[in-house]
Amino acid sequence: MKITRIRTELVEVPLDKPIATAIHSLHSVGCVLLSIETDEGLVGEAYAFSINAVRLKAFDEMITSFDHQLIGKDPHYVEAIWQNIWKEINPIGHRGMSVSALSTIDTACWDLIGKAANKPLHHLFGACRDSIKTYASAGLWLSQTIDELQAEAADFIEQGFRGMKMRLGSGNTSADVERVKAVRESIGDNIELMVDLNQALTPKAAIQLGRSLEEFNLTWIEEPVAAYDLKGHAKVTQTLDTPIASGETEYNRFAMQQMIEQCSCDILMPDLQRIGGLTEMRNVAALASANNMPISTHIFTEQSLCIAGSASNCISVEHIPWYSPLFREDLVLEEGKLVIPNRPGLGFTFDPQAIKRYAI
Ligand code: SMN
Ligand code: MG
Repeated sequence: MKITRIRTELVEVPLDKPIATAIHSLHSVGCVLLSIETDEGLVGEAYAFSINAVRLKAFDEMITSFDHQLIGKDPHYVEAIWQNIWKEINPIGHRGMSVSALSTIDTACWDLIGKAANKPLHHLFGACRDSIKTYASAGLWLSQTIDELQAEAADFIEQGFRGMKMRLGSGNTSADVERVKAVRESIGDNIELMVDLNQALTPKAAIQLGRSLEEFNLTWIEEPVAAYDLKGHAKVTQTLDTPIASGETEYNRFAMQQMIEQCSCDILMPDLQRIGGLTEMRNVAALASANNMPISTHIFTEQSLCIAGSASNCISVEHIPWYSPLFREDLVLEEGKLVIPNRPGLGFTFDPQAIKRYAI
């Protein structure tokens, strides 16, 4: 099988309402949709994402600039393609947009490998399960009132979720505690609850808040302090009883290695676009496993399910349905778990009608 052409399409999917975390304001998600075409008629698909569709043209340029690493190549040589792009991006850096492009290309190559074998990727990787625990994450934003939080939490349970994540880090400890108390009261003790501080606090403030939240039996506290402050992360992790999850903002196995060495979290949270695609995500899952550490994948719900199905130390995936309108196939929730699809490759294919509807 040989790659003959790469194609990209730019889309913007609006959110129902604008939302905010401690550091983000979102009204839409923009994606570069990558299709890698082959001489066998198979097409590999993956996407890069940008909040509010800003700099989408730059992502597009970064992805398409690697066409010479792909045209005429067999996508089964995905490791060689990964290494060649890694070498090529050396002068511009092994983080940021250059790695996002590598990730998107790598994931689309794996989609092709699965489609060529007519097998789901978790079967090719070596499967460990066919469904995975998930939590509702597209909600309970910092921009919502307490009444809105309680209503949405009840709605998530109604939809079948058995866990959910809220955003905190307002800088006002008692206000943050009030929000968690209200949500815990409305969902009861049997639903898992996580909070994401989105790097907003200093280590001391995060410890103070974390101590006040210990009575609410949180599954984890996420990104308590600046992503680059591994020492601060470690201090918070060592001090609190509640597990700390982090890693979504970091790139590649080298940064994950640093996080592990510095004991900066209890649960590693790699993001498919920042980590370096499925190739590097598998490396990171193995690295975490060698350190007896669980992982939970960050956003990219559809495209991370194959990792959840093959990495035994993956404890959950984040449920964010922002990109679902772009796919023909739906995410399936059963008894609080997401079903890992049995379809070839990633198991989710771009819907041409949706691409037309959301085209920029
Ligand atoms: C998050 C992810 C993507 C956009 C905004 C906020 C958040 C999460 O950190 O983990 O879901
Ligand atoms: Mg987060």
